[in-house]
Amino acid sequence: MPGLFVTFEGGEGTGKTTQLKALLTHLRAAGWDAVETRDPGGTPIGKQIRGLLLDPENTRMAAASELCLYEASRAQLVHEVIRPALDAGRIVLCDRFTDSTVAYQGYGRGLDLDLIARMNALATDGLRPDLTVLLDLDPEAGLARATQRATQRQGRHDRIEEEVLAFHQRVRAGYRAIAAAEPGRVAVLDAARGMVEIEGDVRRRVDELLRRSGPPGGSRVPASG
Ligand code: Z5A
Repeated sequence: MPGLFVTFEGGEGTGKTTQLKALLTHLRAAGWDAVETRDPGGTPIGKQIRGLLLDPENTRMAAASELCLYEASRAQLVHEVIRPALDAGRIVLCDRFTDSTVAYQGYGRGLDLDLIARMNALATDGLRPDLTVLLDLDPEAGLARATQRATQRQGRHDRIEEEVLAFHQRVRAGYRAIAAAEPGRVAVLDAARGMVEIEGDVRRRVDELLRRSGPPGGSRVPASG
């Protein structure tokens, strides 16, 4: 029996990681065998590619190079982590996935959407999420959260965060277009609300999906432990 694949999407500082971790805790507490990963990253090769992609020093990266690197990291992630976990009947929660490429490289950078769809299909071998949680937030608010966090950690913005506001607004519009085209897969949640309220929404969607589709094979931790 295949597992269940849930992705979290949205612009900077929309709370994807926060919500993913909260859902992971909820699912595990309820006895589900759930794993978390992230894109780009999630594998040793992916981590190296992530470093290249987000390094603010890489100011000369061509849009086509950027696209290929995101897809390369994703291909490795699907091959090494996501597909094996799903085949084992586990629930996989992934921080970003193919929709990010459509939103950032397609709507943000202006690369061809059909080409991106083909490259996404190649990298994922056709794998699609069962549910995508899209956290929707005004980019100014999201970037303010990211800035606050960077200040707290005495860090700096990464290469993509440093893009101008208009870029992030195009990304948001891209995400909304994806959601409008696939309302059955993409749940749009207002990310300007408090974390706990959003958490409840995410749980309801996932619990409903688990009820509707039946438990993913093998994902229940045996009661005996
Ligand atoms: N990218 C791309 O261009 N193409 C692709 O195909 C893919 C990615 C896959 C990856 O960075 C970058 O790569 C990303 C897109 C691009 N662009 N950038 N930069 P990433 O995934 O590591 O970083 P991110 O997506 O920007 O994540 P983030 O900034 O860490 O945001 P987040 O995960 O959505 O938010 P968070 O870490 O959960 O929360 C951020 C802060 O807000 C934190 O201090 C929280 O405590 C706070 N927070 C969270 N929720 C709330 C609420 N509800 N209210 C108030 N405060 C909150």
